[in-house]
Order: sequence, then C-alpha cells, then structure tokens
Amino acid sequence: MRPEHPHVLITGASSGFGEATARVLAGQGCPLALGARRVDRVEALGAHLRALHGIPVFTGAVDTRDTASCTAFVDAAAASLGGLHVVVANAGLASGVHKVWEIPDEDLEAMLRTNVEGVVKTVRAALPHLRATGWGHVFFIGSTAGHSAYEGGGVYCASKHGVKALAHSLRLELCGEAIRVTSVDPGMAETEFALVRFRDAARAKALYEGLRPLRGEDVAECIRWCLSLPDHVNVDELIVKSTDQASHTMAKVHRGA
Ligand code: NDP
Ligand code: 8X3
Repeated sequence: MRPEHPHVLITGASSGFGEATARVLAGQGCPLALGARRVDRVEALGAHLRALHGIPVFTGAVDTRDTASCTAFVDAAAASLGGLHVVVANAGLASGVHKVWEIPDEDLEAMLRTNVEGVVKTVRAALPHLRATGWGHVFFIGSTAGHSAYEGGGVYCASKHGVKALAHSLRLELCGEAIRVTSVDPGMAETEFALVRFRDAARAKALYEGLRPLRGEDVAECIRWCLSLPDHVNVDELIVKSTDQASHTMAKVHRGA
C-alpha cells in the first residue's frame, strides 16, 4: 500500500542530483535519509530541510563502496524513519578522461567500485526494508553514457552500461512484487560532476560554455514525476537531455548562448 509520504533514502545527497532530489521530495513532505562521505554537507542540508518543511530527516556518513558502511547507513536510516519505501542509488562519479589502455588503477577502481559495486551494495541493503513496508521504488541513476560510448570515457561508460544492466535484471527479478524499478539516465548536467572528473575548475566550467545544460533540479523533477505515477505504471528508463544536446555523447551539442 502506497503511503501518502514515502520514506526516501538518497545516496550522494551532498551535492548535485542527490541534493536537488532531497530538496524536491522534502517539498512533497517525504521523510528523508540522506547520505554521502561529506557528512557535514548532508547534516547542514538535513537541518535546513527539517526547519523548512517540518519533516524527519536522517543524515549519515556513507561510503557506498564499503559493504559495512552501506549496510550500517541503510539500517540506521530505516530504524530512524520507521521503514523505507524508496531508494535513490545516486552516488557516483567519473574520474579523469583516459583511453582504455591509459587508465590508472586508481581511476578504474574509483568508477567501478562506486558506480557499479556501490549501487549494488546500496540496493542490496535497502531491499529488505522496501519489502518489509510492502511498497517500494528503486531508482538507479544511469546516464546517456550507458546508452553510448565516447573516447576517454571507456570505463565510465562501462560502469553506466553496468547500471543499465542492473536495473534491467532487478526489474525482472522483482516482477510481481510491489516494487518499481526505474533508471533515470541524464545527459550533460552542471553539478560537481565535471569538477570531480577533471579536478580543474576552469576545465569543468568550459564543458558547459555556451550551452544550457541540465541542472540538478531537472533530474530531481524526473524522479518526483516517476514516483507520482499510479502504482501499476513503471517508467523503466528515462533518458533526459538538455535541448542543447541532441546526441548521447557530446558529438551534437549546440553552443549558441
Ligand atoms: P556530483 O559530483 O554533484 O554528486 C555526486 C554525489 O555522489 C556526491 O554527493 C558525492 O558525495 C557522492 N559520492 C561519490 N562517491 C561516493 C561514495 N563512495 N560514497 C557515497 N557517496 C559518494 O555529481 P552528480 O550529481 O552529477 O552525479 C550524481 C550521479 O549522476 C552519478 O552517479 C553520476 O554518474 C550521474 N550522472 C551525472 C551526470 C552529469 O552530467 N552531471 C549525467 C548523468 C549521470 P561525497 O563526495 O560527499 O561522498
Ligand atoms: C554524465 C554524462 O556525457 O559526461 O554521465 O558522460 S557524460
């Protein structure tokens, strides 16, 4: 049975899509559990949302690459909120731009461990809680990079193709249970993503020069909408791009501004 205000757990809530989703769903009255490694940021966001909307917000440090950290965060969130209905497995990153034969182990492992293993660990820890409440929705945050590939993005694209496969498998595995599975797959969006990838503020800024990229709140709105649909409606995949980006890669980007 769908609750009036589903309890939503979001990983990677310290910036970008995760933070924006927290803000949008808080506005809908949803109790929230917010996690990231930069716990000071989620604590500040939690305090702000509690004061603004009068909703319960659990905050905690989580490193989604680590099984024990993930499980502890998810279990504590469920205990604090009195159950979980929705998980947004959003934490992820790109690390560098390397040809396949050039990538250092550090970047290779950062992307695969966060974007694939971390997502599995988050969803695996959350599912028993979704099943216990009897109504649920799992959101994966994929990417257009899961639908195509580009030079210098081999491992990131592989990780997001992996996310697409995880969403597909989970949907098959949960068929018949009251748990929906959606992958929201955005194109270029101006968050901290490019800063993390390039470790260079000027280069990150230049990526969006002259175009109007997606913003965190655009992706948050997609999540809110998928969640709002009637129980028998499952949005499997939602590919969402700026009107200035016509191809899944940067091959067709309009920089007219
Ligand atoms: P941001 O860099 O703004 O946010 C990434 C979030 O992930 C941060 O809150 C970060 O928190 C968290 N995170 C990273 N690693 C870990 C970890 N090991 N454990 C816990 N949290 C972690 O980028 P976006 O909001 O853009 O990215 C969110 C998701 O969207 C990612 O999966 C990304 O791949 C995907 N995406 C991004 C697009 C874009 O163009 N921006 C387009 C398509 C998809 P902290 O560092 O505090 O741990
Ligand atoms: C992020 C989109 O094009 O930078 O997932 O890979 S892109």
